[in-house]
Amino acid sequence: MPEPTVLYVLNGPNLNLLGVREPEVYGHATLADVQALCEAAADGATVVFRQTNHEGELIDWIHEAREKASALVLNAAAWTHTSVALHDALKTLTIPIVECHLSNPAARERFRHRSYVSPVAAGVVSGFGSFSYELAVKAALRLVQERTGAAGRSNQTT
Ligand code: CA2
Repeated sequence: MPEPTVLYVLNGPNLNLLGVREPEVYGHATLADVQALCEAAADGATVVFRQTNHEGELIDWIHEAREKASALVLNAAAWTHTSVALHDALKTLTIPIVECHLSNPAARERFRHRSYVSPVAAGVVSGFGSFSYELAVKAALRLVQERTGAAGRSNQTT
């Protein structure tokens, strides 16, 4: 029987404010809305959706994903542009990593142009608001499917 597909969708600092502040940059959807979109896009796969404002906690979750996840969708927010610790933790993973952003950092300030996630990611989805997450989840599922031949409903019997 194939292993159930488990997608970790992890979010970095300040994303808890989504939909509450700066809607002109990040849109009106809340993080709870984004979670619902990810679950709907996951085609029955299990979604573990979390957000933290503490860098060490994100690192711990990445270590946890090493054991428990089939793929990782990561919006590391500002740590994308600053964190060698994050890069090192991601480098230990063998599962596919999809980097995800609401905005398009490449079209913003220069300090957002560097990503410590991109070099270890299978790909990047950015600039589509909450739709970026849906696309990233679909991409992650496809990558799992390509690796194992089994992504989608955890309880699929046929
Ligand atoms: O576009 C993205 O998803 C970002 O990862 C968002 C980060 C930013 O530092 C990256 O360059 C691009 C910022 C997340 C902060 O989220 C907020 C949401 C609402 C109000 C204020 C901040």
